[in-house]
Amino acid sequence: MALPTLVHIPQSAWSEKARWALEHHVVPTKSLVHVPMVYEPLLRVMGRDLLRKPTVPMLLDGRFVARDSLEIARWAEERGKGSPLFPRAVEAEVLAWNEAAERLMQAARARLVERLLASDAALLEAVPPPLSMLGRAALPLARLGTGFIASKHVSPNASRAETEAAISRVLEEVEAALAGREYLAGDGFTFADIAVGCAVNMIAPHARQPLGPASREVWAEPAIAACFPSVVAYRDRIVEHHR
Ligand SMILES: N[C@@H](CCC(=O)N[C@@H](CS)C(=O)NCC(=O)O)C(=O)O
Repeated sequence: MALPTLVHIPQSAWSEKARWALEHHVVPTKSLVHVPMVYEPLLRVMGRDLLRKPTVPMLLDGRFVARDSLEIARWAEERGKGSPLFPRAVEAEVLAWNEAAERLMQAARARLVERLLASDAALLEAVPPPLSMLGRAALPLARLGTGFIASKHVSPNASRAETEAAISRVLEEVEAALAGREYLAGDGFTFADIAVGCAVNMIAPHARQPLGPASREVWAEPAIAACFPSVVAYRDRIVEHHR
């Protein structure tokens, strides 16, 4: 039987959420690396919805399409092995943490795309093969693709102070919830830890994140991360034990 296909962006936190859940449940997939803007029409066709703006990760299994990292994780839970990521007893908490992680990720992306557009080296590191074979000639395309993501996903009205406050609010919630505890929901590893761990990667990327040296700088928010050392240490722990 053909393996399901995961369309993803290697460095994207949303894609990492889906990959982590799929690998936790030992669900094998074929990988298709998305090229923003260029693959947009292809994604609409593959996702069997020409009108809806597609996002990645997207999982395709025959006629079934999962269009969101949470939906992919739930699908993996139904068919995979391993401990549940959405235990009934704490399911509502897990979903609330996924929403909190989403707020952090949205605010972090608004700031990240600005830094990315200002770094030729990081833009070039983000170009996937085979386009990366073009070398510096791929730069205009990388810039267009990043601008496309910004216009598709980033609200132009949020100020830097607002996005910083949004990130800090979520990190404060995480810090408070973790006081004296190892995991965010209940006493075991759940999708709450995956979602928040991936969100933290957008302000302090873990060493295992697939980022080149220029991208690593662009993906970091050292001033914010420095205020939340216990949250970064928690993310390191869950990556080391569960990824
Ligand atoms: N709620 C969605 C959000 C996914 C999302 O925002 N994906 C962005 C990541 S930057 C994306 O698809 N970017 C590429 C594009 O729009 O072409 C999920 O959790 O999967």
